[in-house]
Amino acid sequence: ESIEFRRRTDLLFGLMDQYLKNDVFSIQKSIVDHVEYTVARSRFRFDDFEAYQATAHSARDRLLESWNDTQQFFKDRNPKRVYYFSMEFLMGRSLLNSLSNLGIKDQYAQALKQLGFDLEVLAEQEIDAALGNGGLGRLAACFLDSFATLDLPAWGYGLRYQYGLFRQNIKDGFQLEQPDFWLNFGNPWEVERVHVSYSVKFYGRVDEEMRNGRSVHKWIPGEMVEAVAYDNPIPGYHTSNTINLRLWAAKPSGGFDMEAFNTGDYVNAILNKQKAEAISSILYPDDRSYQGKELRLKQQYFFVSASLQDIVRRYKDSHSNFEEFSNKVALHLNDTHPAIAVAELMRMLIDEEWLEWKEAWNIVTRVFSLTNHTIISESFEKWPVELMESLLPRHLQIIYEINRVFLEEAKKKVGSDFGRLARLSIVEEGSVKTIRMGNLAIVACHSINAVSQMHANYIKSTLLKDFCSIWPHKFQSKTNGVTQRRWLAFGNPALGDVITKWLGTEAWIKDLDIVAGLRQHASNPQLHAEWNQARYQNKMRLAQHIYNISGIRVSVDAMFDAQVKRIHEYKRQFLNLLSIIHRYDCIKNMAADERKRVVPRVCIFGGKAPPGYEFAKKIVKLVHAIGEKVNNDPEVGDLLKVIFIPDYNVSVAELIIPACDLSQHISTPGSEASGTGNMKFAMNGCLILGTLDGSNIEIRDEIGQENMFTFGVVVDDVPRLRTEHRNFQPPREFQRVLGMIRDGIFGFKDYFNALCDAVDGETGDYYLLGRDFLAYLEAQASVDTAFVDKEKWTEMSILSTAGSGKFSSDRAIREYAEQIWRVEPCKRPV
Ligand code: NBG
Repeated sequence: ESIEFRRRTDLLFGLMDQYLKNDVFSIQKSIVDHVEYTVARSRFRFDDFEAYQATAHSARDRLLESWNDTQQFFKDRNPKRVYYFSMEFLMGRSLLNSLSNLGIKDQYAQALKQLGFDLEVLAEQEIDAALGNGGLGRLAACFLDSFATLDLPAWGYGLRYQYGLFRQNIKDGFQLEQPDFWLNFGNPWEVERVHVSYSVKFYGRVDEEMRNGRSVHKWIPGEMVEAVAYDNPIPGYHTSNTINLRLWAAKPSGGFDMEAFNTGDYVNAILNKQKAEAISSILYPDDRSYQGKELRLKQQYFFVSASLQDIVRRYKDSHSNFEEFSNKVALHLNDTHPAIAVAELMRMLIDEEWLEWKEAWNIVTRVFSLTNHTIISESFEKWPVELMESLLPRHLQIIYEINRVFLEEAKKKVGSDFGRLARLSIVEEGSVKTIRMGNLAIVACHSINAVSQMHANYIKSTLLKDFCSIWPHKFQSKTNGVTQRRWLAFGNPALGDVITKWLGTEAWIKDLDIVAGLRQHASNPQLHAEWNQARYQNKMRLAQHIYNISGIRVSVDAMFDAQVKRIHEYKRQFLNLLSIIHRYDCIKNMAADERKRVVPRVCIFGGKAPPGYEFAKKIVKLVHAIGEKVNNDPEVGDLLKVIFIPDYNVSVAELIIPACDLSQHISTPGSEASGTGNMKFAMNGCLILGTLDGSNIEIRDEIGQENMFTFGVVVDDVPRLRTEHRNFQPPREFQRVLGMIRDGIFGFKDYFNALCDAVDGETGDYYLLGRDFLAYLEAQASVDTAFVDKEKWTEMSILSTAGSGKFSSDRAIREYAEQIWRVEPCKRPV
């Protein structure tokens, strides 16, 4: 047999003794082969989309080589690994990012050129992978890029939604939501692992019996669904490591519930089974309220259960007991969405691995950590006890027991302060009894981190105050970051080249701190010329896009001013709109020669409103209504344009961010946990107009107050100002612009009343637009003044980039790895 084995190994080795080659000819051959054998088209005739598919498959082959070797290397080395659990990964497109990370983009471009295709054009064929809503999901995607680049033994785990975030269509200025059929044409970036699948149980009952003098619990499920793994290779930059994002899809389970098929209703039995697939079919489109939907809890448990089974299986491959588990495994919860993992790991350890409660709890509390991404308490999910009892009966028992032990311990610290104990409790008593997933996670995690310094300080004195007083050591801050590879080096190559030239090195692509070296050249006229030339190209590209989607021509000499992000009251797109109306009003009332001094602006909006959120949907309509009026007013001309770019997503952001002069981050202080768009803009040399909220504060500290425009109330005053609204008389200018909306100057007269009422009605302007209005107008005026001084503006722009080193996700991930997970790089040799 060993001779036979040797013979086979030799044969296989001979067949596959080398890696794919990356010279132009080999690449062409692999693309054309995929045209014929994967896409099944004629190698003599294929269109852009087919060329894209073949190119993507050929790139995937190269990713798989590196992926396989990396996984094997991790297996041999057996380092401590970190698993990042997230309901959302907002990846965007993969083609250019993968080729650039692998360092083979130029060869591909050349190969395709000779075949008659343009790589950049093919790249546009790719549909965004939009498995996320906004900040939280995009952060997860940036983190994966940094994990791979920093050679960390990390995995991402999540759900393979069949429908990602809805497409935003605009009809007559209103948002329409359309399904995102992103998988309809296949997804060349994933590999289905039919052999990697686990059964996930739901419903049913728990039996208790005695075994060897110990009471054991047996969960008899009422439903079973298969989780099948889809692996997405994530390459690092300038490293041979490629890590894995494993997403689970739900499939009907074959072995379970077969008796249903014997009742005669064969067709309905099959249709019922198919319902299982619904679990992974759709991403919930609201990023901060979930209204206790059963399907959402099912999704959470489904992906968490499959992931933990996978992780425990991998661990057991090389260990015979759980003593080493917490030295080999770190489990990170990206917000409380996967928090049921705490109860699930307890259940597995106790009911399936026969550990004692104490031992199991000891492990659980060593492996889990959590990031909190919001400020409002509603984003801490709660589940009605009744729902939990029906869907996950055993988990409810475990959660009760965790809570009982915890409250006993807490009592020792807070005495009989029952109000406080009630706030700490995982179980919330009330008309509907609920399980607080935030509290469950905090009790179990050894580390809970905020996403900016300010966020940390704020929640420690509000949302997490009670916990902080008993466990101050658990709370920390890890300021967010973004990957400079996607967001600067690859997304803005024109500026990237200038940066490389002036720093004399490309090393900033892996170590962003180096961009600080631009400071010494910040006033050099030659750099200014090159800098503006690059930015000008990007503005031309965006102007063309705006023309394509709207038929509106904008002047590239105007200031491009953007506010692009999810639409939400707290982000105050309405404040921006009110100042645009004010600007319009001023222009209209000026004499002709005064108008010559107006700084021309193109005000750009982009962002999706959650489908059920009326306020946000009205904002979308208001942008269009104002645009309709202003853009068609011959007296205004190029002085002011208002543009809404539909279907804002990662790819659209890649187009907008490099092209803007100004970007706005104007949330009411104490409401934006961090913000990451601001980091992307600053990195690209765009100036920030912002409030003292979230990471704006740290950006200001890094790039300097004088290179940024800040305004408005400070966080400490916000609660008081909210209570004093009755004594506050909003300024004349504020009332005038609201009056213009109410009077129907922009049409749709009554439709916008709800927006106006929210800021000057009885309810009292919760987000303080009236309070901040004059300060905001003043800040806007200083933006105009600065823009006129081209030299000064360019210098500020260079200094913005130069000051953005801290905001790389590489820095963030290094901090997480060292201070939270205690994992170390595991670099595969070339
Ligand atoms: C968002 C916050 C942002 C923050 C990102 C990433 C959600 C639920 N939260 O301020 O609103 O930058 O998370 O941490 O997307």
